[in-house]
This record gives sequence, C-alpha cells and structure tokens, in this order.
Amino acid sequence: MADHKTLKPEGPPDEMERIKEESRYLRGSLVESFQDPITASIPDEDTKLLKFHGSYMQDDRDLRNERKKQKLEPAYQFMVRVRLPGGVATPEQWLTMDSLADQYGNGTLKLTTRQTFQMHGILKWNMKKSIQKMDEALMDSIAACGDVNRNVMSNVNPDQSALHAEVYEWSKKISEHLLPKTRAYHEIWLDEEKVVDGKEDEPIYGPLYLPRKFKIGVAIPPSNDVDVFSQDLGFIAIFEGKELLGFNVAVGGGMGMTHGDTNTYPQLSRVIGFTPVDRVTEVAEKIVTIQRDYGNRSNRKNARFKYTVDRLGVDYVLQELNTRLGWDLESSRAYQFEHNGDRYGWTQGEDGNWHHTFFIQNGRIKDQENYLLKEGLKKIAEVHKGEFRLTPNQNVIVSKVKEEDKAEIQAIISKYSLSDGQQNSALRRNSMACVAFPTCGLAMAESERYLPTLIDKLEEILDEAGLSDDEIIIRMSGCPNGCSRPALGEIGFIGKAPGKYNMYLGAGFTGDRLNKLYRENIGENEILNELKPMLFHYAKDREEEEKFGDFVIRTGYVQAVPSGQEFHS
Ligand code: SRM
Ligand code: SF4
Repeated sequence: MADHKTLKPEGPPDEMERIKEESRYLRGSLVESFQDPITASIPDEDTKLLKFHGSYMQDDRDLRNERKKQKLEPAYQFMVRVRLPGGVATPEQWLTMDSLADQYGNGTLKLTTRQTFQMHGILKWNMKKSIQKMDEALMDSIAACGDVNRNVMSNVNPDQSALHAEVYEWSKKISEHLLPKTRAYHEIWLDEEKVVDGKEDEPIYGPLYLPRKFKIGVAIPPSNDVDVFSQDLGFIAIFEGKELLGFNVAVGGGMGMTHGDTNTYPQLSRVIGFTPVDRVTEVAEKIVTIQRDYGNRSNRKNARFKYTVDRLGVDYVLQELNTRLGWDLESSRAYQFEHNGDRYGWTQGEDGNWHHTFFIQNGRIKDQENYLLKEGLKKIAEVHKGEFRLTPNQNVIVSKVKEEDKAEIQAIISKYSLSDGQQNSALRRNSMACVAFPTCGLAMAESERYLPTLIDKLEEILDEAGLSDDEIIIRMSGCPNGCSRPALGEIGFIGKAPGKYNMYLGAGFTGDRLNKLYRENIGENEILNELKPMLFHYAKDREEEEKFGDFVIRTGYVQAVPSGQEFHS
C-alpha cells in the first residue's frame, strides 16, 4: 500500500505540461505553421502538439549527413498514423490509404504493431490534403499519438466470429469514449468553423490531458495476439460458451525503458479483477482518470501508468478504482492463453465466412521487383466485399469472404504469390521489427531493414538443426522504446548503436513473461555465435512441447523474470 508521501511525485511540471496548457486544447499555432511557406518544418512546440493529431515531424536520416554537408535543412517530412480501433478497415479505406501512399507518401504503407496504418514521407504542403482524403473515407488520426488514450487494440480471432464482433464493438466504444473532445483536429485539418473563444471542455482528460501516452488492448483467450500484459490497461474477455460475460482487468504494463537508467523498465500488467461486460467503458474511464490525477507530470521518463501503478501499489489502485466506480470489481475469472502471434492462411469462421491471414514482413507494404505485394493487396481490395483486419503483429487478414467469393480472392493471391508465411520458417512468421531507420528520429540501430537478413542467416542454422517449423518468437527494436514489444520475444534484440544490439532471452510464448538481458552490445557475428549452439542444444535436449523461451530458462542461459501477473488482494 502506498504511503501518502509517495502518492504524488514531487518536482516542477515538465515543459510539456505548459505546452499543453497554453495550447488552447491542442491548437497551438499549427494552422499558421502549416501555412508558413519558408520552411518544410514546423516549430518545436507545434511538433509536440501535432502528435495529438496523429502525426510526427521526421526527417530522412539516410540523407541527414549529406544534406548537412550541402548546408541544406534536413529532408523534413511527416508521418501520419491512422486511428483504427481493433484494426478494422473497409476495402474503400484500404484503397484510400494505398493511393495516398503513392500520391503524398513514400509509396509504401506500414502496418503497425498496434493494428493500424502509418504513412511516411508526407511533405508539409500535402498534410492537410492527406488528412482530408482520409476523412472522406471516414478515417481520422485523432489521438493516434500524444498524451491520450491511443488506438485500442482488439483480438482478430477469425474463428470465433460472433465473439470477435462483440468484443470489437466494445473496443470501438472504449476508443470513442476516450477520444479527446476538442474540435482542434476538425478546425485545423478539416476547416470546421472555429469554436468561439476556444471554449471547450475535456470532461475526462481536463486541459492538461494525461501525463503520458496511454494504451489499451483487449484479448480473447486462448489468443494473446494483442500482448495484453504489455498494455497500460488490458481487458481479457471472459466468456461461457458463446456468451461474453465480461472482462478481467489488467493494469500497468509497458515496454519502454532507457539504456542505463534503472528507474525505467518494461513491466507486465497485473490482473486486478473482473468487470461485467456493460461496465467496461466506465472502468476504462476511471482508470484513465487515476492516471490523469496520480501520474508523474514532472518526469516524462517515469510518467507511464506502469510507474504510477508501481509507485502507488496495485492494492491502492484497485481501492481507488472501486471508490471512483462506486462499486467493486469482482474477483478475476479463470482464463488461459495458448499463444500470441497470428495464425496464417485460410480459416473458416463459425458463421461460414472465410478469412485469410497474410504474412507481411515487419508490416511494410511495398512493391518490389519480384514481389508486388502492394499491388496484389490493392487488387483484392478492389473486389473484396468484406473487411480488412490489421493484426497486432503487423500482418493483415482479408476477412469475411463469402464462400462464393473465395475463389476470386484466391486467384489474386495465386497470381501475385502473396505470402501466407507457409514458405517461410516459423521463426520468420513469428518475427516483428519496429520501423527504426530511416524515418524514426529515435533509432539507434537498424530494425525493420535488418531483421530479415539476420533471419536469413538464422534460417540456415534452423534448417541444419531441424527447427524450421518450430515457432519461436523473435523481435527487434532499434532502440529501448520497444515499439515491437521486444521484451516479450523469446529472442529479443534492442538496438544500442549502429550494428550493435542487446540480446534478451526467455520470454513466455503466450506473452506472460518478460525476457532477460543475455548479452550486451553485440554485433551479427556474436549473435550468430551465441544462437547457433543454443539452437542445436534446444533441438537435442528440449522436453516434449517445450518452448524455446522456457528451455533457455530451464537450462540456465538466463534466469526467469518472475511472472506472477495475477494479483491477489
Ligand atoms: Fe512506438 C515512439 C513507432 C508501437 C513505445 N514509436 C515512437 C515513434 C513515434 C518515434 C518518436 O517518438 O519520434 C516511432 C515512429 C517511427 C516511424 O518512423 O514510424 C514509433 N511505435 C511505432 C510503431 C509504428 C512501430 C511499428 O513498427 O509498428 C508502432 C505504432 C503503433 C500504433 O499504431 O500506435 C509503435 N511503441 C509501440 C509499442 C508497442 C505497443 O504499443 O504495443 C511500444 C511499447 C509499448 C509501450 O508503449 O510501452 C512503443 N514508441 C514507444 C516509446 C516508449 C514509450 C515509453 O514508455 O517510454 C516511444 C518514445 C516515447 O514515447 O517517448 C515511441
Ligand atoms: Fe523508433 Fe525506437 Fe520505436 Fe524502433 S523502438 S520505432 S527505433 S522509437
């Protein structure tokens, strides 16, 4: 239980708090900055507010040095992230994103680890047009980034269609309920008339919004595809037969940390109770207000909800939640996860519809000489009558295909040889890498552009060891922010410097145990030299059904990070 001294962190507010306060509910000088023809950039304070509108100012890091030598300003460009609760998009929306990427972006789309589209490389002059086109297709980027609740993730489970649909509806309701109420986005990007005197109210957030970003994910066991324990707030669907009863509530997960700063760390959330289904939005709101009121507004490195939960104690958070709700969460219900990751290829839902999961390496959709992935998916969108579901593992499902339409979709899949991952090793199918270079301003090492070639080399070892079909989760991030959730990789890599990574081992296959640091600051040769004997050892000495993450702990390569994610009051 927290003592009263530690309830509120001390210290002057971070500069970002002033920026939010003076922003007139996230307006700042964004309108003027985007009209300024002198520079392709916008001022620093506006870049911070822009995040709340789902966009980041970036520059092409491949070109940075050369442009500096030529005394040119960096190649400024903008990234836009769509708000897409549960990752569900219509074929029309897919086609809009596809053509926007060509017209205003860098010709590619990135499917993210939180089930949405990112478009990179948009020039300042094209931002408004891009957002307006998205709006015409009923998509927005409100709160896709910034100190607010982000894109709510939801299980994509195609087999349990009815349950998925119901859980998806709740995810959407939570997302909409927690949306900022300011009309700033509509004024700035969609030319809506100005709210007189900027007089607005944010009933949930207040004028300062949250101390930091906030993330929610909803899982349907046995699949933990959303990595529910990595979320600030996780909901685990509890059902009896086909009836959704409610959700277990898990608080205080997160992946980010800073190298060398032990006050920062990845953390898994803890299950604190159960909410009946129709009260889940209320629970989400009250938890968000606890973070609003108790989160650290002095030090952004310690401002995520996981630190608030750890500082206050889980007991205190539960008690505070019950008080704010005016009723008590029930005891958590039994559940069992069997895997995270995606299930590939065709599956038939209980309603008879078909769903096809594609393997999109690291979520990057682009056309290459020998693989016209973007064009192939566009052709599908042109004829598809169901929906697209973006998965939490950077893949996509062409979903709700009627029996009579399946052959047409399959013909396109065959014509373009679109991958369902079956021709790859199970390691590659279970791989994820964050964006990193060249667009991410925080990258310390390559990730998306490097992991595939590292896997090429690992596949030779797996082949020799007879492990090509063994599912092993491998994840890489270009810095310790952990955008690919690397702390939940059975094998995890976190970038330290160009070509150098910290290597982590031993996460749980179901996303219920963090991995542990095994080697620091190593390059490709050392990585392969470490993994080769370990993989052969695994092939030879593993117990029946033993997962790689469990094996490396049992055989002493690393010690287990205690899981104990169930909280018992
Ligand atoms: Fe992330 C910042 C990309 C999921 C933790 N993340 C960034 C930025 C915006 C860099 C920046 O601040 O300048 C990256 C933009 C790169 C680019 O060029 O596109 C970026 N994050 C991504 C994406 C696109 C990675 C991907 O390859 O899919 C993911 C977009 C998700 C989405 O659709 O909303 C993405 N980021 C995550 C996740 C995974 C998740 O949420 O499930 C995490 C870890 C979970 C968590 O938040 O604890 C994550 N991103 C961060 C952090 C560290 C936060 C922290 O607690 O310290 C930062 C940096 C920050 O916030 O200061 C960050
Ligand atoms: Fe960028 Fe780091 Fe996130 Fe990778 S983990 S996208 S390098 S912030």
